Amino acid sequence: MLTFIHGADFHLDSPFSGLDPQQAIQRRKEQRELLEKLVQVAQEKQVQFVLLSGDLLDGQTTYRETAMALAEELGKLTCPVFISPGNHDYYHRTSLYAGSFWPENVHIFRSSKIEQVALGAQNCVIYGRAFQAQQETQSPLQGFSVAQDGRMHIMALHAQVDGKGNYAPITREQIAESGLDYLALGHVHLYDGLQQEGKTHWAYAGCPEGRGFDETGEKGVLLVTLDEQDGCQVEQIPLAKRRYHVQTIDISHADDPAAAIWMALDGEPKQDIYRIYLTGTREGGLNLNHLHHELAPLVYSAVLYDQTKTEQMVWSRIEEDTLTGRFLRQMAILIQASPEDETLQQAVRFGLAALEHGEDVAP
Ligand SMILES: [Mn+2]
Repeated sequence: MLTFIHGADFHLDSPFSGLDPQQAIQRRKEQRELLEKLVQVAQEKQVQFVLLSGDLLDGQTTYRETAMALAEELGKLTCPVFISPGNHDYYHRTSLYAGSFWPENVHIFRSSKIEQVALGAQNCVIYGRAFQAQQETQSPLQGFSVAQDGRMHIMALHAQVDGKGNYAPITREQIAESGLDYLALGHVHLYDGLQQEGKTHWAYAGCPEGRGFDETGEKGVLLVTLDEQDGCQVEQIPLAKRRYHVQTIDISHADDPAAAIWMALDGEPKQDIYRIYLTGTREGGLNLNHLHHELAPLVYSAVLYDQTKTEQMVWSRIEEDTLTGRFLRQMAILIQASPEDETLQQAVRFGLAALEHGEDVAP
């Protein structure tokens, strides 16, 4: 049985442009803590090797010290580590991967051609290759297949499945024809489960730490086990210190909007990063600055968007000769008949939201 870690897309020293400058500096530091956690996990799980499928370094903005920190951490492992550089950290003469500080147990694939390293004790072969430019339009898997020789065949690769673009597009047919036992992919930042083409299992590890609101939810690396009998199993090991969340909170009629938001976040201090859309109907306007100030001690970072409506705004279109106008006139009659009925108020809000997102047509 083989056990190994598959990680990718660390993007060390990302700019984190969505955060304030102090927090961005802190986040870049925290990214380096990821490396310690990665090493810890590899040691705890007693893996036989680690595969890192590119974009470990963000590129132009990555400091030499950061690459050295990566090298130093990986050097603490007793098992081999294989790196297949991606489009952000592509290999070239003066790239950080060409530095002399990489420890002996770290094997960096430098050629754009697929190369292999046999691990005799594990009866397996590791394959990999490097991006050598920011863009590549050729499939690195074109015409590639392994010998079915009783050994396990595993590849670390930075590529885009089903892609037509500039990031080493590969097809599902090529994955199947490769005959690999496992294809450890990097490039897509979301782990979307274990997949299979032919006999070949494959997955994107996803990035271990979100960098923006397009990278929400749990993030980490994959712990992979390969076994002749039991096949392939993958477990996502969370590594992220902070997660990104996008949340919509209805604060209709909340006397204390900060408390309402707090309740919606389960009332516990959060180390995470939030984008919160405030919705619903309110009598008065919202003071976002004030609200932001009140929430500051409770969350690491929250950006608030006011999408609430005042009662007045809701009814402002009642005279219109449109579907919305007709809807509001009908609802006004119903509400007059039972003014205490909260569901009717809700129906007005939902109805309006639906109409305003769609096309309002004059009858
Ligand atoms: Mn990439």
